[in-house]
Amino acid sequence: NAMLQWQRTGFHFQPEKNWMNDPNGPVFYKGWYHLFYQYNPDGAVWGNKIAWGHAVSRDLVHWRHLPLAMVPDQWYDVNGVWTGSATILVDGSLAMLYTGSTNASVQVQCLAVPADPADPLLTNWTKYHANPVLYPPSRIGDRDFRDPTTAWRDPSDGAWRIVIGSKDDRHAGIAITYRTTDFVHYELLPGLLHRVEATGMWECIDFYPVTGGEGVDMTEAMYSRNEDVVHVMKASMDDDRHDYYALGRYDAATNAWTPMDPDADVGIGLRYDWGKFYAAKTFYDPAKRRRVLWGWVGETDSERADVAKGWASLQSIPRTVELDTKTGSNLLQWPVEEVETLRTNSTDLGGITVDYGSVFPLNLHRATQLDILAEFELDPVAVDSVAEADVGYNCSTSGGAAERGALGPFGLLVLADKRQRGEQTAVYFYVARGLDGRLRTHFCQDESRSSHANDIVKRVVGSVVPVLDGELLALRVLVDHSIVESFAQGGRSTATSRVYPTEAIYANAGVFLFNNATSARVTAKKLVVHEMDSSYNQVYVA
Ligand code: DQQ
Repeated sequence: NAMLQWQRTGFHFQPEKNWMNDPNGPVFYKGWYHLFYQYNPDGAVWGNKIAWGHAVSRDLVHWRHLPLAMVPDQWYDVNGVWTGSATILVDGSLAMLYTGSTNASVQVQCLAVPADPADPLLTNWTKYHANPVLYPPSRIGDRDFRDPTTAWRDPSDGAWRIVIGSKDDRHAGIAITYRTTDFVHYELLPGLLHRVEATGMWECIDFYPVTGGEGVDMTEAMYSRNEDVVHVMKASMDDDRHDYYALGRYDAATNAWTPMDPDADVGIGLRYDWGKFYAAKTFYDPAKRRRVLWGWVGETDSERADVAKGWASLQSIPRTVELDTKTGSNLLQWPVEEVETLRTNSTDLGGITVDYGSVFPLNLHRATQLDILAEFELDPVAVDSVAEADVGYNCSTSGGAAERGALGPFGLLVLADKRQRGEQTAVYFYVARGLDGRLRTHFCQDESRSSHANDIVKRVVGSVVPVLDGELLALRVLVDHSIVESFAQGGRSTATSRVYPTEAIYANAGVFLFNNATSARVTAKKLVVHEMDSSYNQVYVA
């Protein structure tokens, strides 16, 4: 079926077939980037026999698929080799910790090491003979103890620390810290690294330092005591299936992390991404001194459709993560620079003004694999003349790209049917004046008309995005067949959608500028559209 075939991506990571979920153990080892991932070798749905898929890359863009790294073949992981993280030890060797779901479905932590540390591809793995190395502690549910983080070393005692997510008996999400010197014996540290009321089970905790420039790894950050370092805590909320993060300060001596803004604590404030994006994990890349984030992008169509196409899920484009020093209150996420090597056939369309209530088609050769950069300016005279406050706007409860206000929505329509725009995904800004007279900018992605198919979850997603004085409204949109992955204001906010057009495919897929505001013209001061080469997915060697 040509339509189902078309949904495979050209430059996003995906296995040849079957089900994938969380990214696992990302690491840079002897010149290679490794990505492991939750994988069901038996089909296109999640199952109780999850294994670790494995692929390697020199540049985070071109991938070579390797054999399964680990399969559920021991009593302690026979119900699944679940999510885990890699740690590079002082001597350069590698320890992998993961959660095993035992023969009784108890969640335990297990150790694995490379069978041949000299093999840069890390093809074979040896599970520790005396696994598991950690059982759920008292008062923690057998099925609420999973996803160990990468370890870091504390200079005060030279020992390692790891964090594991759980929930307590009052449904608060919690982060539990352990100390170890050998990855085999663990000591539960007193207290909790963090706890947030009413947030439920915390999956896939990630805990790492960021600065406004170069990345640092946890151990480095501990040694440097750099005052500019902020510690990010991220948890995947099993209750609502979103990844939430918060910026805070970590005090190793008391084993406590405290959010800088209590109103933006983990689970109640910032999200990595406002669309389909979960179970994300970062790693520190020593080769380019940066921190890189991967996130699982699931399907929003039906299970039956996934079975028909024989695969399910993508990984996000790997994104660098750093602190936004201009706002001081959020991260910046941005596609790794290597993605730009796939750019080809670039069209510069900057300077187009779109009148309010109109649409402007872009004349492109192909529009199914794109990297679009746009910077918009609303007509300043019109903006000044909008006096009344408009405080009610919210992407997810709005009417999307069809609901008109004075100063929005405007932006891009991608994977839009060239003939009548019956199918389209809108990536847009909506500017509103608040009660205080200041402008608030919303960044939204409207999936509601992305497909004629009726077995799909279609939403309007997004959030308010900070815009500083003098800044234009900036978008970067990666279009790749069935995924639209968008970055607003240099990565202050992101939104990822899975889309399943039935007609806006192949040569019928187009891109339009649109301006559905009622009283302001918009100029795309910058607009560059790059076609993107495929990195690997379209071609397989049998
Ligand atoms: N997926 C894994 C778990 C993790 C969950 C199982 C998050 O380890 O908590 O496939 O998506």
